[in-house]
Amino acid sequence: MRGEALPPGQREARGWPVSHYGPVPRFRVDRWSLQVFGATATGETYSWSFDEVMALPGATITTDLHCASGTTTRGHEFFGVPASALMELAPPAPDVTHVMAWAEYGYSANLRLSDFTSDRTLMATHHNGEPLTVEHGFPLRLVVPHLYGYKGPKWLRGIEYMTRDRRGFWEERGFHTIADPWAEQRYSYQEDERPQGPCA
Ligand SMILES: Nc1nc2c(c(=O)[nH]1)N[C@H]1C(S)=C(S)[C@@H](COP(=O)(O)O)O[C@H]1N2
Ligand SMILES: [Mo]
Repeated sequence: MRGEALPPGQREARGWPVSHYGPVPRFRVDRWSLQVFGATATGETYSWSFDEVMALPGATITTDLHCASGTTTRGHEFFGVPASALMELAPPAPDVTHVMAWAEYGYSANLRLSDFTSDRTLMATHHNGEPLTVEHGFPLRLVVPHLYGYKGPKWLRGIEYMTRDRRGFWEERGFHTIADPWAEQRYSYQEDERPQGPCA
């Protein structure tokens, strides 16, 4: 990752600053679960305890993180459960098109199903070989390497399968519903823009 180009309009930040809306939630293992709900193939809701999530097969990815406010931090190694593996354990109904990723305190981010199932999308438990710190999302954090950071809820608690799109927390507050940093999709007003050709 290091040495590669940054997405347009991004500048590199040193270290790994913490940024999120609201307070850092306290983790209580006995009250914690990860749930998959909404339009599952069978109609049932799936639930995993902290120990069960930690026992799921893991994978490692290395990625930069791009905040839509313009800073990029580079070379993060995340270990955790691939989103595609979770989908195999909790299959979606055939007409599911999007997911909502839910975190503590009602933070949410909508994703196209294809972004969620992308082979590098991960529910991370570890960063650079250590458990995530609470500020960075312990015990579980979604990482969607090819999208802006707001698509990756820290303190992840649930995945809702949806049969049509709905906007999440930042998407309702003026941020882009897709959030591809390479296309610089920061703001919701850009969703109406047509590609500019010679006759535009
Ligand atoms: N629960 C929650 N997750 C969140 C946010 C938030 O406000 N709440 N902010 C997002 C945004 S905008 C960014 S850029 C990254 C920042 O992650 P970091 O603090 O680990 O750098 O977290 C994302 N995940
Ligand atoms: Mo961000």
